[in-house]
Amino acid sequence: MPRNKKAVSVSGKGKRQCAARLVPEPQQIFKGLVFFFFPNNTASALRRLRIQRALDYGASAAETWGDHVTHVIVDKGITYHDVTKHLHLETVPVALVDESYPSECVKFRSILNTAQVRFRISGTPIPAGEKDSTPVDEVPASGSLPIKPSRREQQDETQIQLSHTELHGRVAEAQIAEQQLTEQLALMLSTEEQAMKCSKDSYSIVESIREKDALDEIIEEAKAVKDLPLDSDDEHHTTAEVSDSEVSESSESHPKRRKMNARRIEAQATWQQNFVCMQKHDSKTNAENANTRTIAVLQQMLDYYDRSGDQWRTLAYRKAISALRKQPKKIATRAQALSLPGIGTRLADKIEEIVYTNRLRRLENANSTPEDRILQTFLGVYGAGVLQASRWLAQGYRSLEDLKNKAPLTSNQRVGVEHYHDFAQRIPRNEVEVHGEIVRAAVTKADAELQVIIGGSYRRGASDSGDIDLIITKPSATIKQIRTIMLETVVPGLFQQGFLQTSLAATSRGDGSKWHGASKLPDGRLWRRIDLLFVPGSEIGAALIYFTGNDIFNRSMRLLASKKGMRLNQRGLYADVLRGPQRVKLTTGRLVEGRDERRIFELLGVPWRPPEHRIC
Ligand code: TTP
Ligand code: MG
Repeated sequence: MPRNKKAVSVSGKGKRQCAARLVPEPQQIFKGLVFFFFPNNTASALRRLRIQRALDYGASAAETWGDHVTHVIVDKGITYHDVTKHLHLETVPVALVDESYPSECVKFRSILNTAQVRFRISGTPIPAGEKDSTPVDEVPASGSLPIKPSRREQQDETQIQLSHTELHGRVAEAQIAEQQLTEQLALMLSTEEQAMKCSKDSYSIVESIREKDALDEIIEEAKAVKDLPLDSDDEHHTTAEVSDSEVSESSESHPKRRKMNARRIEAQATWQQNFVCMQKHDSKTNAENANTRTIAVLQQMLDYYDRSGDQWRTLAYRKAISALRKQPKKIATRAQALSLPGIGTRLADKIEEIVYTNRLRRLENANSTPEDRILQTFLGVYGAGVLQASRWLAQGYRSLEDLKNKAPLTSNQRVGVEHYHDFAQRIPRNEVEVHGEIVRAAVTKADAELQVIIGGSYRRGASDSGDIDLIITKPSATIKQIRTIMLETVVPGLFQQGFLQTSLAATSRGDGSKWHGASKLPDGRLWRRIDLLFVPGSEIGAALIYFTGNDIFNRSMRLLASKKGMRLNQRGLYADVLRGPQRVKLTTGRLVEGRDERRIFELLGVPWRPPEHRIC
């Protein structure tokens, strides 16, 4: 008889009762695929759920075995031998995967490679030369479609009736286990009948399981940042420009959050080993890292959360990136990711998703709705935080043009909108240098002892920067003297010569002083964000640490100081700091070092780390 002409029909006690409730077409990842579930019936509520789900995502479920089948989806406990035996095949000529396959595809919104070890069922012949532990690396979704072999094994196509009693003993065992699961499911639903009546409810179960995941995410992300308590000494954000109540609403300044952080500090007995920057890494090691692609995608996600003002997730992602950077080998699976410190289940899932699908679904979703895209645009306006951006959105503004023409804007916001595209562009390193040189010339002309140091990402060796951070200092001067000369002489002079374009914020808090604005090269077109930071000589060491960053490095240094009974801020390192319960600072302590950057490292008991190794 010609092979495969006739299908093998499968009977069982359950009749197929699933009808597809198709998800929107673009999400129908299984469209065109024909799944043969094994056992091929819906007697089990769990299997019914799986079949239902597959149908909803566009699959057809074959009632009989035949040529049209593209995938055999096998329940737990069933072996390759069971399948071949009961289908009367020598080998299974199509993709054969375990029951987790469809849900994993749905999870990743892609057709995953069926050859992955994790989907393999027991007894499946392993292709020669295959290294079991090596996952299929970065296979694009389109490249991993299971292709039905053009040539099939010869086989008898006698119509075979399978029944449960005919199944191998292991199948029976599997069904007992499944029955137990079904009972649990029935318990959840009160009766199985209810589940049948409303398959939507079945989805609610799946969704409620996901909700747990979301809770897990919060727990895991909390763990991920456990050794990075946020620091109340950080004054960087307390500038006049961030005035639309962003500061007071930021999660960072929330008293409860601080309390939690303090508890975390207590729990970190071996914290110093976990010090994020104990391991050296810079942009070079990053580029060579086996996890570069994963890091790049996670970085985009981090940027998204950063733009959204979600400091909690931002830190969690930074932690994950930092952990990945330290790995000499590629981290491909969830299990591998979970074994890294600071990576919880949700982030581990994301890492696996990136590796297997070469993309992160969440990233696409993050920018998917028109509102979200508008919000992202508005968040890019200089000085606009999440509150302001959301407010504009709620007020009906939909574009930068809308803001420019219709919204009442502060003068800073107007600059931010009008120079949106300028400020969004990275500044090449050599251009940062030229801006620095122009300021240096003006500064030294005003006072030969004044010095200009380019800080921020430039000092860390970045090839381009988001802004220009210039530290203005003088060994013997007080902050007041520096501020006076800068604000009364240098800044007006730089405006006059056409270099400075606008002043955005001149802030002063305590002794700290800074001037924020925009500058432009004489032959340039773009306005660049420039920060002038006034630092007295007695504080330059601490200021260099602070204004070199990055922020995670700064937080780590501060936490390290705190663990040693000291306090570090942008002005200096202080000893004998009295702290009350939950490490709340009671006294400011005694200044032990402010001038010498290296000495601060020494006093903290950590080896000197050049700026380019402070990329955490
Ligand atoms: P930024 O100029 O904001 O950052 P950057 O120079 O590192 O990066 P970019 O290329 O995007 O400009 O701030 C300068 C330094 O100030 C930063 O490296 C570390 C410190 N800082 C903090 O410690 N915490 C903060 O929240 C911010 C914004 C900065
Ligand atoms: Mg900068």
